[in-house]
Amino acid sequence: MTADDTRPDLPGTPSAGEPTVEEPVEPRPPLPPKPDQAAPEPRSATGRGPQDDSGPARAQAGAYLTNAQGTRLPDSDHSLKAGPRGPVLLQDHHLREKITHFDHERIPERVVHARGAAAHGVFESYGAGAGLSKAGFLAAGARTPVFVRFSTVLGSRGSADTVRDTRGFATKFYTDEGVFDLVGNNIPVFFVQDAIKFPDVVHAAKPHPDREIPQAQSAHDTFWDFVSLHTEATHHTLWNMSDRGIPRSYRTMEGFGVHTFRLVDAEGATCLVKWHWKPKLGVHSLTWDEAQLIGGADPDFHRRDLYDAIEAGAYPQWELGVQVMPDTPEQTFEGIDLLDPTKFVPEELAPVQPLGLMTLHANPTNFFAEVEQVAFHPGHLVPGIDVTDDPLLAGRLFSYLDTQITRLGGPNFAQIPINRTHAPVNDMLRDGFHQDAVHTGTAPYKPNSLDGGCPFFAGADPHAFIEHPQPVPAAHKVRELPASFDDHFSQPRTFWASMTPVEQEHIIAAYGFELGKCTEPAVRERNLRVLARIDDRLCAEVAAALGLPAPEPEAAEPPARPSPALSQLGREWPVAGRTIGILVGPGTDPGVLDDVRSAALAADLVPLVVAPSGGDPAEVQRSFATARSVEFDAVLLAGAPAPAADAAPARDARAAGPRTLLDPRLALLLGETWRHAKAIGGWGDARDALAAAGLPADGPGVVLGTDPVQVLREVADLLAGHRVWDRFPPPAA
Ligand code: HDE
Repeated sequence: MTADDTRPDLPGTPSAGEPTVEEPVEPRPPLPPKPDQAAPEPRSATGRGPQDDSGPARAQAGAYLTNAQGTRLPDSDHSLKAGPRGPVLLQDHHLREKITHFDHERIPERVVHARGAAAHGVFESYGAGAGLSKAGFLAAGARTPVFVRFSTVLGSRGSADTVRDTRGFATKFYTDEGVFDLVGNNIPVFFVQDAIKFPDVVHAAKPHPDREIPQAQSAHDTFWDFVSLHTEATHHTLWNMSDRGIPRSYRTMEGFGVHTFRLVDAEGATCLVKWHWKPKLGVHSLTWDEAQLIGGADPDFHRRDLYDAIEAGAYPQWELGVQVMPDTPEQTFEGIDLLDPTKFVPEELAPVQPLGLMTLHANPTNFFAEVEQVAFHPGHLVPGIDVTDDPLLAGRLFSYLDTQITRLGGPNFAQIPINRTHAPVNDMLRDGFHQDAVHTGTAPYKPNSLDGGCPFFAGADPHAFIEHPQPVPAAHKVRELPASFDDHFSQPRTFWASMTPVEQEHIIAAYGFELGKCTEPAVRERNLRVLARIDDRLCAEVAAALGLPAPEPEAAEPPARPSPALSQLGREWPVAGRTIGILVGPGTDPGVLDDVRSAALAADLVPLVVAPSGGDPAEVQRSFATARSVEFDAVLLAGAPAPAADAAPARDARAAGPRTLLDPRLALLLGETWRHAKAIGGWGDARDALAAAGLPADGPGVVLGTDPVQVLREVADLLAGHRVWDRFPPPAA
């Protein structure tokens, strides 16, 4: 991009004698720079100019190491001393530069959403949104680069990925009309209704201020104290306790804009919308037991999963969609207040209309430069997309800009490469910490006559962002919320009623775990009273888990209206990228193993071969000592497993239960696979191995046969439903 691209078409340079001192009324070239105003040639630390867009530079590629000023260095391993055994000299400017820079390598982590992972991609519009919004990136065929950052909310940067928590799903669209940030979560409702409570809920959920524990989780007194005293949080908390709180992968998460937004078309007509991201691979979760095991075995599980999938070319995809509601003066829909961020609109009432497809196809090159420095802001809007008066959104519009000033060290974070818009910038923002631009010209103010009056206002230009002139109701200043925001229980009841029995069991267990970690009896009891307002059985079973009596319901609640779209179960999804562990032993036929692996790869599955003591990494990826069941979505027993006598005793052999003839590590792996409701296939003597592990060969989700490739196919069919849900016993009537 050249400087001229950023200006409207300019008529010719003023000729001699033409007046140049009055305020221009149309664009005109600025006065030429004075001879001494030529800008220095800016160069990056890699020796390249910042305008050089010929691809990422490799910082370590130059021939000679230099200091930050470009002076070559003969040594960077020894500080300057008065003799080899003498004192280090203060004059060692290289030592001081190196250490000083290192001392400042870290920036403050995000106050929430500190732990994240991200990827680059592209959004391709279907054109279906063009009738709703004039936003250029929603026009038919538009392709827009994106950068997406997924995150947990509560934990610090180094915390584990699989904790029970809400996940952030923030997307930066680099559109031709400026940056649009869709800063959403994987849960469509929020804890609080008014931004002024956000510091409170975060203080309650973060580790206790005295001991700074527990890390990255809500299972502690202050969180449950807060949410039971603010029953508006009940709905979001219920989603957290459901399987949505422990996603299988970032690739299998839905995303939601949460607030209602206003779309404006080219004629100025408006509608109200809720944003949705729908993953092509379906919405899947871990089990809680798996999540806990992974937290120890592979704390980077989600980050690794995203990175590996993209490296392998299995690019994750989501459809962006909207639920469209009429923009009425009441801003309600089917009795739901659209300004209340603790409410969602059931998809049965307003179906999600797909607008385009997002594909993530490239991993970051440098985690700090991109993932850590990316700065999202719900106020990064483009023409055709506007905000509503949701009181939570109003606070966010302030907060995100403000927080970057501390986090990224000043007001110029938009100049950091990952944050740079792809549209021409012609602002009048100047100076400040980390100013990267060398602005030319002399008149950064408007109106001016010295720089030709440039830049001009866009006026009625359709690409200008013009706030929709939404009428503001005549009212008094009050610190209040509308009465409709007082309904804290109808939608939690809908959510609970929409869950299948196995999903309800998971929710009960999650409340039991979390409240079981609370030490204050009053906190436990108050939360049981909240649960009584959602459902009697939920309350009774959690109370039983805690060894407490279930409280009597305080008031009769109206019957719940289920929304079947809320359940994650009952549909079939692509199995691309799912991992199959193939357990081999001395009796495994290598030819059969090859056939099964080829068939798995042909089905886009990821086969990982596990042999008793490892082997050639091209053929065997894990040994019994390094494999853990949680890496696999299903396992195949491919021939005679190693007997216990051949194996070194495993440290965790006791966890496998009574002594078996099977290698205890294999017995543990099979036992976990079974209890996490994953499909198990096998041939040859697989039946004996299952028996030795104490598992029923005719149990649900066990596929035994004589044709290994057919066994694999049946296991893949089971994977399409994510898990063998029948393996979880239905609740007692
Ligand atoms: Fe955020 N939130 N938030 N939040 N949020 C931040 O901004 C805040 C809320 C969300 O990957 C912070 O740059 C307030 C809802 C995501 O970089 C901060 C309120 C939703 C991310 C902030 C909310 C979100 C953030 C911390 C209540 C879903 C990570 C660092 C009024 C719709 C973005 C930062 C990334 C990050 C404030 C509520 C999503 C402090 C005040 C609701 C995905 O500005």
